[in-house]
Amino acid sequence: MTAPRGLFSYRPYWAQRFGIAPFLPTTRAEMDELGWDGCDVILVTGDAYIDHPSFGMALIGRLLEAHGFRVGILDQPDWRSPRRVSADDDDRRAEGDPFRALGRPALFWGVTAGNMDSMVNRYTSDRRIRRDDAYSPDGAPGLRPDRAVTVYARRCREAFADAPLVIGGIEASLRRIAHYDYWSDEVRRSVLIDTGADLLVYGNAERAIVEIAHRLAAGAAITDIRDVRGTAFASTGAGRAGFVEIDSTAIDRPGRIERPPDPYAMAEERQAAPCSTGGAAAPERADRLVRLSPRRVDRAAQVIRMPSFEQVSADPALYAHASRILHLESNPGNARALVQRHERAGSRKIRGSRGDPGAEPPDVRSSRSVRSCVRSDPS
Ligand code: B12
Repeated sequence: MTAPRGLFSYRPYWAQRFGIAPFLPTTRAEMDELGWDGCDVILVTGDAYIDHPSFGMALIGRLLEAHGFRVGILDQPDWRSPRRVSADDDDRRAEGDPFRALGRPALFWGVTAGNMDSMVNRYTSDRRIRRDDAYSPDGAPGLRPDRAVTVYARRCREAFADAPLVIGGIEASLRRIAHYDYWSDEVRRSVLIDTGADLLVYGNAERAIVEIAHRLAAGAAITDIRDVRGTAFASTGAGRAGFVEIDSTAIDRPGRIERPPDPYAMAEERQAAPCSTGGAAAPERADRLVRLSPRRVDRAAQVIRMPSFEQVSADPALYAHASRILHLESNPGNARALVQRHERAGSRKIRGSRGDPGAEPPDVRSSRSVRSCVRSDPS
């Protein structure tokens, strides 16, 4: 693996001349005060804008600002507001549409549900509606939609269809491949398909978002950005040349699903449980262990094909297998790119960025001391 590029080794974007904003603008009037005629990046978030690094939109926004980009924020925009019906309606609707309030982002939309998944934010684990929302002014509930990243992404597309769309944050990150959704009790397809986003940045986004912003600013098309670590995208194209595709069953063998042991069981029952190390079941389990291949291979040029969305939806053993692969391939030091077919979505494939899988934590030292690296990377 090559060392990641220094986070501040880029030449700042020309708009750096505007200096540091007291707050990132959330309205056109605030943009005018700063002397901006437009935003380079507009972040849309389900949380109220708090200018503090424990909030993703502030952290990502201020980081991009430090790179010279003009960043606007649409925090908790009204997603039920009037929509654009046809091109003729553009001007009349523009005024009332919160998603057009800051104009078209010159470089890209950055959409996040906020610090938490919007379903976790709104419902308790009993599926009851929470009385408050810790990330809204005065704890007011109801200021964000369910499945916020999908709803916001669609509204951004309606407002300015041609602006590149990048999604990130925890809701997008944990839903990047086919995933079990507790709320609807079904396996859902990748959020990339539902949102129609061009790129999904998962885990810690600092390095990826800075790289994406500079590449777009230099004139790259978003559809050509296919090699940034920690990103995923939907594609109909063939695999990239020079990469070797490996079937995921070469890394982990799908096995029988065993009933989870009952933590309240009596001692004898616990002994008989499948995970007991004392029982006679041990030799039988040995052949179900993950087999590691001793061959020396260039991991950076490998892409692992996982069972498709349709397969993991239909077979819990394959779902468990795909989930293990996702977690096995999640360490930024050795993670490989992943690919998963979604037939029902027009045979699109969800790919992790090939060749450079797994986002590097922004800075290993601070990342280790401040928060777990584990969330920083899954590929
Ligand atoms: C601190 C914290 C809290 C604090 C919040 C304090 C505060 N006011 O901020 C407290 C203790 C109050 C709390 C409470 C709860 N929490 Co909490 N909390 C955390 C924790 C440890 C850190 C969150 C944080 O500050 N992150 C800092 C921001 C900057 O990081 P970030 O959001 O991940 O942003 C990065 C990326 O997501 C991405 N990104 C972010 N925005 C964007 C935007 C774009 C465009 C892009 C591309 C990328 C991007 O880049 C960022 C920088 O790398 C996380 C675990 C973790 N390690 O992340 C859990 C976590 C968020 N909490 C969680 C939960 C479940 C809860 C509770 C519901 C628990 C409960 N049962 O009561 C409550 C919420 C109550 C409520 N009513 O809302 C879960 C959420 C699970 C989920 N799927 O959403 C987490 C993930 C822990 C876990 N693993 O289970 N929590």
